[in-house]
Amino acid sequence: MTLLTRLDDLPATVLRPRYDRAALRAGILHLGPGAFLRAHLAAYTDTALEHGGAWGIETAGLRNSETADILNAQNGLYTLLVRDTGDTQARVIGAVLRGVAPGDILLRMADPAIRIVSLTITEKAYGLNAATGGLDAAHPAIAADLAAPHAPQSAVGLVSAALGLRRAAGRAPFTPLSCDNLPANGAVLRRLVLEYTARHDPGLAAWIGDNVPFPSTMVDRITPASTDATYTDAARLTGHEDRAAVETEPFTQWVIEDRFASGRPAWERAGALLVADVTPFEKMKLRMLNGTHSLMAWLGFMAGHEYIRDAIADPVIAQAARAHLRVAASTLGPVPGVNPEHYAQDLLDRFANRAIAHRTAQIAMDGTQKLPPRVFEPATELLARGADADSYALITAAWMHYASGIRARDGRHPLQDPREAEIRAALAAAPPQPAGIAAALFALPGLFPAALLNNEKWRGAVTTHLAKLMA
Ligand code: CS2
Repeated sequence: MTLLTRLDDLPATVLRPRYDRAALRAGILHLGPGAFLRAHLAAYTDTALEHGGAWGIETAGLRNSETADILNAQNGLYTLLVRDTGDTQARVIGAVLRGVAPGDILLRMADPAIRIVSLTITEKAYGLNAATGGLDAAHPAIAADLAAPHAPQSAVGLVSAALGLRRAAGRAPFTPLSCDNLPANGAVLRRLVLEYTARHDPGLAAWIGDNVPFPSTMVDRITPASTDATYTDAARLTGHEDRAAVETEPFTQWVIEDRFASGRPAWERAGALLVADVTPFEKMKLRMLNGTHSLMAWLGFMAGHEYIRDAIADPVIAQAARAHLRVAASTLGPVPGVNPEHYAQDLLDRFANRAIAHRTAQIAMDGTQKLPPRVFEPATELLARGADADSYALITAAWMHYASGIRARDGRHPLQDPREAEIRAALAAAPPQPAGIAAALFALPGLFPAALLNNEKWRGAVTTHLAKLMA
């Protein structure tokens, strides 16, 4: 079977670009070429291109050129499988032009042809100190870049240095566009870039502050990591081997603040919502979708459910998920055009999609990064107004149960977290009972906000839930 490299020999059933790919020019440099880029931003751009424009995407991983190499071997083409119960639609996406090696990223970002630098690098790659909301100068990649700002390797360091090159050459800036699951992701990225830059080049920091917009975005599409089934189905449907194939659900949503320095694709033609303020949408998605996802992932993983679709079929977990959606909704103000009950029902249907094999282990990882926006912020708000935050105590206990599973499984529990070593050390030194485990994890520096740590009743509720889960 030949590799997918061209569009003219695909079966008629496969959707494909309805524009002239040869006319595309690089306009977007995307950092983080994971499944999410391929299922979301590139798919929106592909549809927008049907309505005009020449916005091609170049993409690079920060640490290696694995995906870039695969995309280059396929001429940038890959298959997006949209799976619904009983049906899989294959679509070949044409908006990605090429992959870029890590060593070439800075040069490409300095090129004035690049007008948007978008990011899906995951929460942990930002160098965000959750306790202060500012830069974590001790984050390994940030610390390395602060010591050598002209050879940056972190996203924040690259954005700063590339904007510096644009400024020095008298060029217009690009628009950095964060698409990660952080509340106010654009504002967060802006603060990190400004704080990072001010440490070694205050003049550049001031210029960035005055000239570079950092729109926030809310992105949503459930996209599991590709598996052998993804590659096999892509090959069966397209007739070609495709090592960049990804699979996703039918639902897709993108809400973007419409502030761009040098233009953007007509993403609204592809269904994106361009708004002045993305905050209410982001909060809703992070607290309702992602918060409930985390709950189901930690409870489900420990109950032996491999996929979210199995976790939600477990009556105990389904009941907890439904209850949590109600509590999460109660922390939100009005969201323009959205009925929270319908939104919650749609989420339950999406979680239950039998065609989507989304591993609980995938969502369970990086808990220390996901807890603050999904759990701690809304819990703090509820407690501040005297409301019940027990559902958040349950999620926290579920994470603790998952994190402490390393004891039960002889060190082989696949805890994946940037603070994994610290967590293991804290747990190794703690008594193995629920109260000891909870105390050790509550004491992780800077993780829990003071408002939760000082609330004896809420802490007690976490320990009680943990004891039940461990029983
Ligand atoms: C998930 C998200 O892995 C996770 O933490 O909650 O990746 C989720 O699938 C997406 O945000 C859906 O848009």
